[in-house]
Amino acid sequence: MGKLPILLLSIALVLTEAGPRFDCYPEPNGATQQACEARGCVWSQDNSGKNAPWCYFKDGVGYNLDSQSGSTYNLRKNNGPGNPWGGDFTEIKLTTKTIGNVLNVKVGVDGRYEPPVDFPRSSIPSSDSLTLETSSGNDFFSFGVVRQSSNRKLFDTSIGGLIFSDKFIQIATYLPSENMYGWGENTHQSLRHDFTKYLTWAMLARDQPPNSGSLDTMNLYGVHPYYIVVEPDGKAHGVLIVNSNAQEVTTAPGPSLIYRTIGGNLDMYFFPGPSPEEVTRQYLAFVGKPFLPAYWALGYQLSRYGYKGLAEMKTRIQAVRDAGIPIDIGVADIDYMQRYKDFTTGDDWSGFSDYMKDMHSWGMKLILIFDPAIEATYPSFQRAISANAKFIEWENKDQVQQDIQNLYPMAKDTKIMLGVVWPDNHVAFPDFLDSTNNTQNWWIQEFVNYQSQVPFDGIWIDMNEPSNFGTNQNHPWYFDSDDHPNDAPLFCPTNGSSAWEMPPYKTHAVWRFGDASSSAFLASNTLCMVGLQDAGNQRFYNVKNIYGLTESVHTQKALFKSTGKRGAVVSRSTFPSSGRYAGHWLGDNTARWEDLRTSVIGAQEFNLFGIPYVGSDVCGFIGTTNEELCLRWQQMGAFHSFFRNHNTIGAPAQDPAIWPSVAAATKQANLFRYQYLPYLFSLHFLASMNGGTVIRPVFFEFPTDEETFDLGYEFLWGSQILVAPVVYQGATSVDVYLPTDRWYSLFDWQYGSIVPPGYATVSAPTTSRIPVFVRGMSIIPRQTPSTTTTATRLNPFELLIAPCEMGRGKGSLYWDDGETIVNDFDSHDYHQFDFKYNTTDSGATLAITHSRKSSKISLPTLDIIEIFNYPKPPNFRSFTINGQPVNINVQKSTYSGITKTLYISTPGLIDLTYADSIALRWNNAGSAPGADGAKLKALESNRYDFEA
Ligand code: MIG
Repeated sequence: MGKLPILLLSIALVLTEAGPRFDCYPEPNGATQQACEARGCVWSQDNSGKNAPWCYFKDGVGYNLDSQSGSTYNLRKNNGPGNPWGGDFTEIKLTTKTIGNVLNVKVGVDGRYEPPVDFPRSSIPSSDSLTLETSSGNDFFSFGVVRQSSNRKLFDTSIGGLIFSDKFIQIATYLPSENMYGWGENTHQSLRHDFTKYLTWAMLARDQPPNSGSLDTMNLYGVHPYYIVVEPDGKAHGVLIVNSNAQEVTTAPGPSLIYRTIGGNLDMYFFPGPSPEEVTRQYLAFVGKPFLPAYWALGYQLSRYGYKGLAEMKTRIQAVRDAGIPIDIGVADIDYMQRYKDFTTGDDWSGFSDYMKDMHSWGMKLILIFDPAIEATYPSFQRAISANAKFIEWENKDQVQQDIQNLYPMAKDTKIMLGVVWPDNHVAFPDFLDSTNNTQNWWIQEFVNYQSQVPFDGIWIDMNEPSNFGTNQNHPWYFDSDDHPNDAPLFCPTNGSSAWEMPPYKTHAVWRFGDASSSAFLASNTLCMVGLQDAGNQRFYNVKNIYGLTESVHTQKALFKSTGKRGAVVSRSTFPSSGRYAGHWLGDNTARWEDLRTSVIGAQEFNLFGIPYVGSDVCGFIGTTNEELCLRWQQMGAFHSFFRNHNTIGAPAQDPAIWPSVAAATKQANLFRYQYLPYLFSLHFLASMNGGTVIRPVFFEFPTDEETFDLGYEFLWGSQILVAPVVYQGATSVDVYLPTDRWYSLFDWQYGSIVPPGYATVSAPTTSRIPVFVRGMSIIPRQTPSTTTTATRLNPFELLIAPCEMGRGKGSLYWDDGETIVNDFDSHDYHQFDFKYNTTDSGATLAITHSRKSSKISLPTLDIIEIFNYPKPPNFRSFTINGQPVNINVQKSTYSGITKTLYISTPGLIDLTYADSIALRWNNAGSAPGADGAKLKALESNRYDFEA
């Protein structure tokens, strides 16, 4: 009897609970009712399966409006609960402004840390705009961001929970829908976030391999405080929080969102879209558009960690070439260095530069790895010291671990914070925030020097979270490694008094790995938070997350200076704007099907983040791969911009030449890729020039089609090609979803035929191309493929025309020399062609406009035009170019009345420089083939030559 009122009361509580529970005891150990209540918080167990915190803040947390002047709102801490992680600021400010149609709302305190990042902060027009609404209800001030066209609230802090203390800041909002994408870098098993339960995603750059085997919210290599939401009417907006401290985000039922950070301000930018692609363009106008990779960088790459020497690298590359597999790039990991020191070449790698000459003569390129940390013993370090280059430092001399420092004469009297990475001796971490530029100039010069020894073409930067081995560990892993001396590890001052190492709120980035009192710290796997950069102006605690970004900025300069070409840089650690300087690979995945699947999602996410030159370690890095997995991964990876087979040390070789089946599938997939590279390159060109994605989630193009909202395993190339890879073991078919539109098969199953929209199970044996579809209304530029991009670029162009139901198509080709550095697109030397196609009952026209011309860049001729759903047989004798008759090679040109594919092939058909406007016209044959049985049979037997 006594239990009933309690039961009723708790039901009532559940029913009346408006917002989410703001976690008041996130630390992994010690949450009890007593400890919770000692913090002034509410203890209430929750067994609803929603993973709600049991200890949460009382209602009414927040600030009141004190005064307003113009766009500044002065806020004062209200009478509601305070926070247990430090005194709340009594006064904070909310300021707002617009940059074009981008709305900025900044909550904070003047003079606090702001990330020293160089964003262009530009805007591009939008058809929609956002306004700020504020309300000062009884308990606390709140604001909303409202979309003008729909009056919908996109952000709404009336949920409460605003907290602002020195090292604990929280803001929460209701969301207009559960269709949220982004935040990173984390491994997401689904493209769309999950709001059915509380999930807290950690963000702090960490040398941390992804775990795709189970739901895991831990932080990986980069930090992206950025998301996109698709609203119920299909409009989309984006939100960026410019904050580089250790942080986290909780997605919670409601749907609602709780963001926490332990430094800086809440500097929020709202991008109105209203389409997802427009959101991305607006975001990239603000943070910076992606670099354009060299054309060759879209070629296939073979890499591995653990080559025994140059001979083994040569053997594996040769095996791939011998198998006829298109390949452009050899990649050397740290094995090539002498004892893992940057800018040195190991003894087993003599002849490297001669081999580079060979590779270059085959039209191939080389990408080399470089780690940021520099051993404190050798000429590169010596030159740095002489050049007055800077390294991350201790704050004062007392903190220096003298037993380590004294081992290195060049570091002895410095405050350089020495750590341990791959080299045999302690290492120092270049300070890429050095405002004297001595560090950057020295770094660049090291690349210039090394380039003259080993002529690399691209740069791979690893370990730049930055990663440091064994921080705060008495017995780090490397003590047990044959390949690593027992260098004394770095110890950070972690006694409770250290404000930087042991802030009151350590974030899930720490707690996910244990309790800070035992083994997990902000400094785990990295340097001490107390460290300083830029002559003491920057605290590592604040700027750690931009280490990889700042290294990327200067490494791109180093690449340009040392090679004189644009090449490509790929970086493990990234932050908003990294895409301007570098691409990214998704890190040390495991050779498992789960990892293949999360890679498909990860590449889409990094396109949202503005880093379209992205891909995964194909076939899997950690662990031993297998034939089927490797085959499927090769097939999928052939559709990622950064396409590299990479393997860990000690694992058996997994290049595609190892298994005949994988070799055959890779050859087939790569030939397709190389054939379609002009399209993929044009997408990169556009993304780089205008902002935008290359690989695009399907919902980007179909934002009102709910079926696309969580379609993580399918993706688009631009707007025109849809890829549905095989991602399950044993599968020989794929369940695809094609949104309402016209689609044609571009793979072996019913090649060239119309595939009706909706769900379908399509055939995908290992011997076939994976399911690929082209969307109606497209003209896709292609090129007859060869085994390198260098050779392919000399082959004739082709066009694939996939008409819409009205018999029309359009498309573009962007073409430059593939390697000149792009300073700005206005002065960049390139060709642009725009294509338009139209067919009527009596014939067809392909119009080519040479919209942008280069005098220097030569162009192959356009020899092949393939047209799907061509209604009736053409008259091959009727072709004209700008009114002049042209001979079509009727031996090579065909029309099939069954598949309705018209294939026009004639050597030198169109010289693309012939005129600014070129019109290719033709008529159809007088009569279409009737239901004549014999003729039908002939049609069925093959493509039909109508010349007869
Ligand atoms: O501590 O350079 O993510 O791709 O092969 C491992 C060796 C260091 C980590 C990179 C991986 C690379 C490996 N590196």
